[in-house]
Amino acid sequence: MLTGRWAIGVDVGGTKIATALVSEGGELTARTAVPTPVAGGARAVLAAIEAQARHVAGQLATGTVLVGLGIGTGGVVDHSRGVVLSATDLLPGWAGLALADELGQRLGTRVYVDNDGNTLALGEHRFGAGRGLRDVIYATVGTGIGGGIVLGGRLRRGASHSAGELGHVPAPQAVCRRCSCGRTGHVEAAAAGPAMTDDYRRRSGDMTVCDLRVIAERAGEGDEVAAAVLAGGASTFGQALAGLVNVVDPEAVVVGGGVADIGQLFWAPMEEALRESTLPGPSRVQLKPALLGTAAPLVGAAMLA
Ligand code: BMX
Ligand code: CA
Repeated sequence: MLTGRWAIGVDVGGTKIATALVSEGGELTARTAVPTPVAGGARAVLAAIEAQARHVAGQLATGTVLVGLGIGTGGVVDHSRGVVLSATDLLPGWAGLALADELGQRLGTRVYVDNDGNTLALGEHRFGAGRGLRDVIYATVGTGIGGGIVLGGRLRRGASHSAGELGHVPAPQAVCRRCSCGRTGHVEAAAAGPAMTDDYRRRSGDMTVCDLRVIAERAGEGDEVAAAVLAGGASTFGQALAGLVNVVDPEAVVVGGGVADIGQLFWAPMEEALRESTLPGPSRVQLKPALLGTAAPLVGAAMLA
């Protein structure tokens, strides 16, 4: 039976909404995940979060304390007000939503909101690969590319709440490709999951493939186009990271997300590109996989509460 103080952590991404109960010590239980509704806009996504939160809260026993609910979501978030300031096409209709107020009223509990890259950074910094470090760049490569920047042990949100929007670093390799934010030539348009899947479909002519894991499997079985696509995306991302590392000079870069989970087929070319383009001092930066995996944004979101 659960005892003590718990918070609900929610991770709202372009593909799925994940939810869990998180203890003060960072333990997770009652994890659920549902696909992010594709039709119905912000209302449908809100309803899905509400249903998951109610389900997860129902797992709490009497005598336990629910301190609140924290959400990490794609999009630029004013975390002090819990308002989504802007969002890319990965979450249509999400921009302008007073998420903390809307959901707090529906659930009757306190709700806190931040960007999903920021919640991943909070979780990994406290309980994962960034423990004990002061200056760290956190990145997540999945449906989109996001991130969070910790300097002097503190998450930096920037002058307009956009610090760590790593997916929107310009990349020459993506110059003709439209990014989810509507501009062209951003690293997310070359190295996120859907970008590499599109690339594979175009280069192989096999339009039946719509999952990057299939491409990774094929690369493992000797499909050269598949391997080249993963290496291309990974090295584009590694170069973008190198630019950030040269400027910020962090102790470590921590990379998580579904695409990074593919393993060496993505990791090796990413690391090679990063080391190749970094200055002598910053080239010694530690490159670490996220330790908490898909739990990191949930833990970080719960920490908001
Ligand atoms: C997009 C942007 C970022 C987000 C990143 C990763 C939106 C909706 N998303 O660049 O804010 O951090 O994707 O998102 O504006 P994920 O869905 O892959 O977790
Ligand atoms: Ca961020």
